[in-house]
Amino acid sequence: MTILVTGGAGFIGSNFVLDWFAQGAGPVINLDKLTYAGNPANLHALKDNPEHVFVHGDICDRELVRSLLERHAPRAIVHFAAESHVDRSIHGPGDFVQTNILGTFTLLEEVRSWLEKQAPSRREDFRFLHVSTDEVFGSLAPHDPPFKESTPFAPNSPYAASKAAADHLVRAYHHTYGLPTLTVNCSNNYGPYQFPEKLIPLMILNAITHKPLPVYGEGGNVRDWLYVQDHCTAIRRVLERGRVGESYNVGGYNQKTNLEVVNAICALLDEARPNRKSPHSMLISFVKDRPGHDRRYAMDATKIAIQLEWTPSESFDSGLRKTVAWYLDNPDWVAHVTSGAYRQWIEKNYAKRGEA
Ligand code: NAD
Ligand code: TDX
Repeated sequence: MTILVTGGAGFIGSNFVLDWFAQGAGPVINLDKLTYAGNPANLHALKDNPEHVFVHGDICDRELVRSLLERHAPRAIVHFAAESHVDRSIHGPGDFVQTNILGTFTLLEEVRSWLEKQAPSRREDFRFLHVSTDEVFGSLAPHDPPFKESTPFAPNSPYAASKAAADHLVRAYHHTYGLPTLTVNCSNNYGPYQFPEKLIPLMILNAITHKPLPVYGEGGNVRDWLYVQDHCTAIRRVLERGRVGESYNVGGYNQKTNLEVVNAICALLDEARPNRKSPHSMLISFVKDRPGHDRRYAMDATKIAIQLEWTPSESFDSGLRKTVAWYLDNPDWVAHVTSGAYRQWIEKNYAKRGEA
């Protein structure tokens, strides 16, 4: 009953693997390249668990992927591995094309040829679950209806384009070769273990160290926030009951402007870490906008609610409270991820940005 997880040392992948073991769902082979975003410390709780096998390697390495399939004969692949940060894709799109497109292609090719050699019953039961994003659908105007699974793709950043390409390949491998694929397109995740290049952890960590809170543009862009554990539940549900060849939109029903999110973080920190001189919101600083910044994302998650009876269980208020508490309670994790290379990224992305 082994599954192969890719990118299981990253933010969503590690939450998924930890949840998987908490459910007693079976052995996991965890293939991760440990880029700047991959962190073995996220998996510390599994260090003595013989059912968790960590493999340090690249999804673009065909021989490695082939040998893992042959050796472990997984019943499913849950594919998280990706370059995932839009701002980094603007500074340098090459790694995004390599991992997100060619890496997904490598996995699909190796799975296709491995499955051909398997017995029909194993072929039938196997699943390739691809984790994708709402960003493939482009940007919504303020009053547009949310994205459905049938919304045409219109990716705007190099990151979104690379994920859209991967989604198309997954779809084509089902349509052409009958590969038993499933795709999940989800909205912005937040929660424990998120690398602090993304909005919510960046703002929490800057605020507690009294650094400016760099809001792009005027802070009116809208995202639909999904607590990471709700996403993990949705993935498990799609893996168990999803219809082969289909995609499922997953959203949190929590549309917020970035300024609302940052103000909510500041209010929680005013409670938890009161600053006698001024409220944390005084640190908000409007900086030059992200090029091509998508205005709004919102997911219509009716299909997964009706077909698979999944809805999110966390509200934004409760999820954000848990998230802020987690970052305050884990200073060692924070110290580890904010050293060295992280500082260089902050310098690169923010130093020359100037004011909005
Ligand atoms: P992350 O950046 O935190 O983690 C990515 C992981 O993939 C890291 O552990 C990294 O080491 C690993 N990785 C990168 N390149 C690799 C390669 N070539 N071979 C093997 N491993 C490699 O990302 P995340 O936020 O956890 O996102 C996981 C997936 O979910 C991604 O596919 C992303 O596109 C998608 N997604 C994320 C969000 C979000 O809000 N974070 C929303 C929608 C979809
Ligand atoms: O410093 C910042 N200031 C700011 O205003 C950062 C890092 C972000 N922002 C804004 C940009 C976005 O409107 O906050 C919003 C969220 O930004 P990110 O956390 O970078 O996420 P986003 O660009 O929306 O993409 C995320 O959701 C979809 C994930 O990073 C992707 O992996 C996922 O596919």
